Amino acid sequence: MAKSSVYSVCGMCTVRCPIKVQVENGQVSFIEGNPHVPAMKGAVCPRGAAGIALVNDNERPQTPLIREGERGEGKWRKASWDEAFDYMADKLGQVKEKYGAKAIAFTDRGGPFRDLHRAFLRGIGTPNYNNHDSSCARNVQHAALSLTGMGRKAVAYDFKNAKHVVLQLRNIFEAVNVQEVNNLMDAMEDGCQLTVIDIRANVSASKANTFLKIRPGTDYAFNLAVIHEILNKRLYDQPFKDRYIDGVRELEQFVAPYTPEWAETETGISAGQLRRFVKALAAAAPSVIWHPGWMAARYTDSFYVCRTIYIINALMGSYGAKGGLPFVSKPGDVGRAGLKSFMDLYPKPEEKRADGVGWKYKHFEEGPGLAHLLYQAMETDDPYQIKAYVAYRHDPLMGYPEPERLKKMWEKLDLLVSVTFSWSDTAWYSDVVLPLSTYLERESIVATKNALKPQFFVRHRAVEPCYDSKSDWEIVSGLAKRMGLPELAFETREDVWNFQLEGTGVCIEDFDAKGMVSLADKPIYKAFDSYKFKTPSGKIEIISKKLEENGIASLKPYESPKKPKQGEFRLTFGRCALHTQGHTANNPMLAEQMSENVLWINTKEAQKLGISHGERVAVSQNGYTETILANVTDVIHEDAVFVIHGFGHRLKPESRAYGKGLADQNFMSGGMEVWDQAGGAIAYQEHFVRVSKIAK
Ligand SMILES: Nc1nc2c(c(=O)[nH]1)N[C@H]1C(S)=C(S)[C@@H](COP(=O)(O)OP(=O)(O)OC[C@H]3O[C@@H](n4cnc5c(=O)[nH]c(N)nc54)[C@H](O)[C@@H]3O)O[C@H]1N2
Ligand SMILES: Nc1nc2c(c(=O)[nH]1)N[C@H]1C(S)=C(S)[C@@H](COP(=O)(O)OP(=O)(O)OC[C@H]3O[C@@H](n4cnc5c(=O)[nH]c(N)nc54)[C@H](O)[C@@H]3O)O[C@H]1N2
Ligand code: SF4
Ligand SMILES: [Mo]
Repeated sequence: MAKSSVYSVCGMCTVRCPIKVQVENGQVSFIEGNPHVPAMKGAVCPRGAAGIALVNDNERPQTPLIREGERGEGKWRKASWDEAFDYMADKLGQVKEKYGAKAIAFTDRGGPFRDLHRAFLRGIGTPNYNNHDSSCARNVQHAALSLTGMGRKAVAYDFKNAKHVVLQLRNIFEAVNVQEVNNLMDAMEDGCQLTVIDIRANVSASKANTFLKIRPGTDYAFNLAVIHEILNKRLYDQPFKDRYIDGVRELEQFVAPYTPEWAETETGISAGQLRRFVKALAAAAPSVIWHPGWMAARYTDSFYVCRTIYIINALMGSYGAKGGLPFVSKPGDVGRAGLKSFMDLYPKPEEKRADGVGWKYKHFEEGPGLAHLLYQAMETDDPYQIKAYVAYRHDPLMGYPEPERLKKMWEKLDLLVSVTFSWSDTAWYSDVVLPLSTYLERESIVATKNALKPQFFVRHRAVEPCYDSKSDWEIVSGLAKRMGLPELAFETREDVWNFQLEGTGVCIEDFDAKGMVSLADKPIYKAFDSYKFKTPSGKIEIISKKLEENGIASLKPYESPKKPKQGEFRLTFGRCALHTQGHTANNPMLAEQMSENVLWINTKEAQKLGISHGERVAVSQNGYTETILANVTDVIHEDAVFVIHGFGHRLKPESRAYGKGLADQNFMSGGMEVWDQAGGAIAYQEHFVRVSKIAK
């Protein structure tokens, strides 16, 4: 038997763990964590292991497809790649000629492998690149920028050396990042404390020293009271505060009314518990990580939750500290040349963006923009018409609220394309589907990881594609060739990699031994005196000029969230260890382990409604209903019901996921317009549902 192994990068979720793939006779036989990365401990998570089942899954698009019937009808014509590329290039060319390049929009799900397709967009001349982040971490990013002038990834989470970790809106043991989980477990064995603040006892809570059950949507109240207590008792890191934080006096005045006793009435967490928690936190400082959140697109004030978290980290002196939030290094910081960029081949398009970011909304970062505002522009033609849209590794019909509304927003498009490895609601609704090879069958461009120990890494192809699918670079090259961009039309993967590696002192073969190339010998912790925040003052700025100039308060007075009406519940959601977003529900291995989601509902509330554990119940909103099994439990707050996101698929080709579970995005009526004006993200949890027994 022919056996080999390949170092690659997992593609089952955004984390992109380094992996080693065993191949026997041209088939993937085993996937493990890359042994050269100690924190992987040789393991992957259950989803990482289930990647094997993707490759031969015949319930995914197997050739390029061009729509024959109406959008969403599911009538397709199989096409060759040449035909699909010609068709697309032709349509894009027509749109460009008639409406200008800006009428072409493109969204993806972010990540490190974007340089090539973003260059393609620049090459054709459109400013309308967006990623999915307004449905995910935009509030976190904007909170970080507003305080430090640096993005959320400018610091690392040094779990391994932490002494107290706080997870608020962050469920690390289920919304997994393998290295973070392993590092946190090691730290906990060495005595690190874990506090979980959540609306329900999740798996992280079950491992925590302290679990604080909070009323949904009141996290900002809790955090303001924590700041009050820190300042009142002078529990902050004095040298750090004096040297690096600007605006503490304003902060002190602002939080004066927000006492722990006041917060208790909002959050349900007693003033005594809050005080004990703050005392423990300060005792562990500066080796403290209060995680700023990840899927923090939840409420209209989530930006301020993230912002107060960063402020608390600063008061604890955890910025830059070992066991806290040390600053990452870029290649340049360690005296190395960065990768040569494809995007630098072209100037930045001068047109203003359709989503208004950068001109109408000046307090937001341009890069990924805000996709929900792009969709609004498609509907209103304001500031101009958008006529072609490519959803690239992105399923907005699953990931944004109210899919039927979103489809209406897309009505005027002349071309809707989906590039995807699996079926998705968006792919099914598209005019053209381009099948991307699964991550085990494709290679990526080289990427940079800014870290304590920065590195270059690459995804290697482990096996040849099972169906007629292609890698990202092959798709971009195929289109570039037809759209007058010969400099992006690469013939081989080596040509792509050699372009990027030019001048770095690294060559393609250097990735063979480990799948990555470290640019420093050991982790670098920057010295206290050498930090410089990227704000005008060089300090952390509590009062952000950029926010204030744009009519956004740096410190916003707290507003109490709505209480659900009798018989109604706030709809909340999150992740579990066995699935990723909407795209694993039909994975043969994962569907077998967990085929549907259940509705977490508080025992007392269920009793009032006469609902028992395991019973199928109706969930409804404005006359729309789906059904789901009830998980009756004491550990969820009585105001909320909770589901795992990503179920309730209704696509014919997905036999394993079809009709199983409930789709939370269908219960967010008006949700495309409900977003956090300060942080930019959709506020997904500002919606209520009615739960009832199903009439016999
Ligand atoms: N109602 C509700 N909405 C949500 C959420 C929620 O919990 N509830 N969660 C939000 C969050 S946190 C996010 S990140 C978004 C996610 O939503 P999206 O950004 O749309 O991401 P995915 O569903 O992970 O993947 C989208 C598509 O990309 C394709 N794909 C191709 N290659 C790859 C690859 O290498 N990796 C991955 N991951 N996908 C690939 C998959 O086939 C899939 O169909 O949804 C957000 N929307
Ligand atoms: N297994 C798995 N891992 C993943 C992913 C996946 O799909 N599956 N997706 C990846 C992606 S794209 C992302 S963005 C991250 C998301 O990572 P997280 O944001 O950590 O994950 P979630 O499960 O969405 O939400 C975390 C917790 O927020 C809680 N919560 C809900 N409402 C409130 C509230 O009002 N207050 C408080 N304090 N807590 C509340 C939920 O109960 C949940 O336990 O995970 C990443 N990792
Ligand atoms: S956390 Fe799991 S699914 Fe995500 S990249 Fe790592 S191994 Fe893959
Ligand atoms: Mo996300």
